Amino acid sequence: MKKVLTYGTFDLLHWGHINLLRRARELGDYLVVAISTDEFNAIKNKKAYHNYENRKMILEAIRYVDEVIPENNWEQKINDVKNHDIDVFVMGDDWEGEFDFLKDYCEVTYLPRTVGISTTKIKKELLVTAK
Ligand code: C2G
Repeated sequence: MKKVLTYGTFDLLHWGHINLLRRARELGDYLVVAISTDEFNAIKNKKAYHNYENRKMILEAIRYVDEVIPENNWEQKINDVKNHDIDVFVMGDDWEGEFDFLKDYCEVTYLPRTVGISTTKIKKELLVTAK
């Protein structure tokens, strides 16, 4: 079984996230998603609208996702790859090159981001229309 791993906050889930998760799942047979905890989001200077438990529940409902684990820090990726017997690590290409150190442990693939949608864009546009 070819296992794939990806990381993210996945707040205000949108079609760019789904495109990423679908393509990641298509690279293997089993997709593990490490979702940023609220505490780690604070380290990433991200404030998610949905809290960790609800973002986790939403991700677990997606057909492409087989398992959801917490992302607590920047340092856990090598252990995650080892502990979950990961074959392929995947991220959107806004992270191109950032995780190449994982090539010693698994394949590393950066997939093109979906243009035209982001959680930030959703928040900004809702703010404007709300006025
Ligand atoms: N993504 C995408 N297209 C978009 C928006 C997001 O392909 N229009 C991808 C991102 O490249 C990322 C994933 O969806 O691979 C999740 O995006 P975020 O929730 O914004 O994740 P991020 O905050 O970048 O966290 O340790 C890694 C970090 O936790 C990544």
